[in-house]
This record gives sequence, structure tokens and C-alpha cells, in this order.
Amino acid sequence: MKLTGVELREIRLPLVAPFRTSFGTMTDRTVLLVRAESTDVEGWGECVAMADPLYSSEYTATCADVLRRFLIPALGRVRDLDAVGVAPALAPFRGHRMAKAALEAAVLDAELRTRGVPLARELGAVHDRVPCGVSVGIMDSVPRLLDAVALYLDQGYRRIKLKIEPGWDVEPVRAVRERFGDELPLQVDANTAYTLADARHLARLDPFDLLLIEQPLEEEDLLGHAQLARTLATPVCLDESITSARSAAAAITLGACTVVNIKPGRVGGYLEARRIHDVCAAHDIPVWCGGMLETGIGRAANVALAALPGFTLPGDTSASNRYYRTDITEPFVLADGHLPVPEGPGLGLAPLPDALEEVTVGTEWIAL
Ligand code: SMG
Ligand code: MG
Repeated sequence: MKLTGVELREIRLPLVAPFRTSFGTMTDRTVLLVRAESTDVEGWGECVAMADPLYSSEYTATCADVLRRFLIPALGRVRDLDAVGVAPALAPFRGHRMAKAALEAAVLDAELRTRGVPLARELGAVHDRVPCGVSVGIMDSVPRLLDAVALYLDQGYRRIKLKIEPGWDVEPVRAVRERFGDELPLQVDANTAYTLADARHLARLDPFDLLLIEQPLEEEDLLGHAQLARTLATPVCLDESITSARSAAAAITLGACTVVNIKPGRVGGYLEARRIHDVCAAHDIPVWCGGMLETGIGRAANVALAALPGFTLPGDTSASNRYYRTDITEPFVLADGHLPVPEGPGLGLAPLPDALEEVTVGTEWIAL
């Protein structure tokens, strides 16, 4: 394939409800979409970076900048481009994994459409639907939290993840356990809000039999996570710290985690995400698919990935209406607590032109 150009498109979608985490409150989602065009096919990728550098150092504007200045021009210099060739072509440029992942995803979609192969099949999926969890933000009060959890359980979600921070941890977990029982698959996510000095406090979560505690300490602190993991009965899962198959192998070897959250955007793409899946499977480490409030574009790809055999825990692969009143694709609808794995070539779907236009903030064409 030879790319003729790439379109960058910034869109903004209002969230159905504010989403509060230990690092801030979101009321809308800015997303950078990447559309790669060759002479006979186009492919779509979604960049998971947020508008502000709060979850990660990358943010929407840095992604657009590095894509237009360096990453897209580098692909223009590749003769027979395919998805496997994207990461090596971009390797000279340090970091910027979220930007690289979006570009690789667009090329992968274009390539698979040409070959007539669904992404799930290409990645090695073994299921045609995936069980879904939901990530529940920090609320103003415990009664509000219980109402929100009750609503999600009514909708059929198979697992609840509570966002936590100092001051909102043991009590909300206790309340959810008491109200919904010991059988509810329950986990928590701190988004780096604690330090090792909080180890004894975090051990107070142990009696609640959580599936895992996600990313309690800061991103760089693998050693701290290893020390913490030795003092907690709750399994430690890493999210922000896992940026590649190599870092996953290091974290596992160090004992920094016994579960891994795989987000393709955070690790540079779906091909690296599959390698992390393989590394974890070789170590008997369960994985699950994280979420970054994706539109239908990113969600379609995440659901395909979550259908691989090592994804043994429900992911943050919630239905479109968990986030958005109107998605930019046909919406993903929960059925019996599951989302269907798309069956068509590539992503198996594309943006609906009118819905896309409605939320577009700006577009830019980079000709090659
Ligand atoms: O897409 O359901 C989703 C969001 C899941 O909690 C979620 N994501 O750290 O795992 C995480 C967070 C990152 C984004 S929070 C604004
Ligand atoms: Mg997380």
C-alpha cells in the first residue's frame, strides 16, 4: 500500500454524565481521529490521548503535532507500507505512543479492508462477544454511588470498577460490597493517587475480596508496586506503568503486578498490545482490556482485542451509551452483559458522516 495522505480530525463529544477520577473531572471528550488514505482504500484510527496531560504526558495537541511534523511524513517515505511496517518506520521518534498507535490503527484498518480480514481474526480472537465491565467515577456521596452502581448492574454489566483516591476508598468499597453482595466482581482504580506510605491503609481493602487494585502508585514506580504487592492480599494490576511488552515482562519479573490492564493506545498500538497479551499468557498473568472513553472507532478495535484468549477478566469495554448520547458510529449496545465482536473487514465499521460532522471541531489534511 502507498498512502496518498492522512487526515487529522479533532472532535468533541459531551459525556452523558461527568466522570471524576483521582486526577480530575471530565464533562466532555476531545478525540483526535486519524484517517489514512491510499489510492483505493481508507482506514480509521482513534487516538486515546485526552485534551490535558493528566492521565498521561501525551495530550491531543502533542499527538496532532508529532503526527503532522514527524510520524505521517515518515510513513510517506515507506515504499510497500503495511501495518507491521509502521512501528519500525516510527521507531526513531522517541515516545509518543498514543500518536503512533492511532496512526498504526488507521493503516491496519486500511490494510485489513483491502485483504478482507476482520481485525479480531487478524489478532487471534477466539470469541464472538466479550463480557463487559464498567468504570464508575468518584461521586459526591455514597448513596449516589450506590444508585449509579445499581443502574449499571440493571443494564447487565458483569463487573464494577470503582475509581478511588485518598478519602474515597474503603468506605465506598464497603458500601458497594454490603449493598450488592460478595459475589459481585469488584475492583478499584487509583490512577497513581497513593504512595508506598499508604500501604497499611490500602491493606484495609483486603477484606473486601477485590479482583484487583489498579495502579495505586505512580507510573515510574515499578519497585514500589513490587513492595506494595508483597504487603497486600488484593492483587495489584498495572495500567499507566505498562507501556510495552518489555515493560510488562519487567513488571511481572519484579513482582510489581499479577494482572495487567492492556490499553492499545498506551503501548503504541494493537500489534504491541497483542505482544503484551502473549507475554502475560506465557507467565499465566490474566489481562483485560482498558478503556479511554473511546468512540465506536476505538471501541470496535478494543472489543476485537478483548476477544483474545488471555483476556480472562471483563474489560472497560462498556456500551456507547455509558459515555455518549450519540456515538459517531453505529452504537455498541450491551446484550446480556456482552458486546459483539465486529465481523466485517478491518474495524468492521466506520464513522457515520452526519454524526461525525456534527461533532467535528477541525480537520487537517497532510498530503504525502
Ligand atoms: O473507557 O470506560 C472507559 C474509561 C475507563 O476508567 C477508565 N479509564 O485509568 O483506566 C483508567 C481510566 C483512564 C481514563 S479516565 C478519564
Ligand atoms: Mg486505569
